[in-house]
Amino acid sequence: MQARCKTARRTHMTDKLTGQARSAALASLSGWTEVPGRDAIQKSFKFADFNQAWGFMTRVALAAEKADHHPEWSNVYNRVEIVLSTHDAGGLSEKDIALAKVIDSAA
Ligand code: H2B
Repeated sequence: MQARCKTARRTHMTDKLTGQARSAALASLSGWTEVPGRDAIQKSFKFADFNQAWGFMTRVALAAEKADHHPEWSNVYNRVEIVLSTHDAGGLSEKDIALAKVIDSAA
């Protein structure tokens, strides 16, 4: 159970994004699309070879551990498919937006 803020307007990084905040957050990303049927975003990455893909995954894994926020992902050779959602919130939160930006800068 998440502690409630005393100030109503204040939001937590792990609060589920809704309404205008959600639209603005999604608009700040490029190449990430909403996953049909669930409150999550996805992006596919393609690299020159497996070595490049694995290097990218290593950079993302270290950043994800540091942030304690982790991607759902799969890798086939030079491709990495990533889905982001906040399991504790049951949907998209600021943590996913922040991780998406870190992922883009690691690609
Ligand atoms: N990653 C994601 N994507 N969503 C979460 O809710 C989440 C996480 N929760 N990583 C974290 C870990 C939580 O389970 C730990 C205990 O902080």
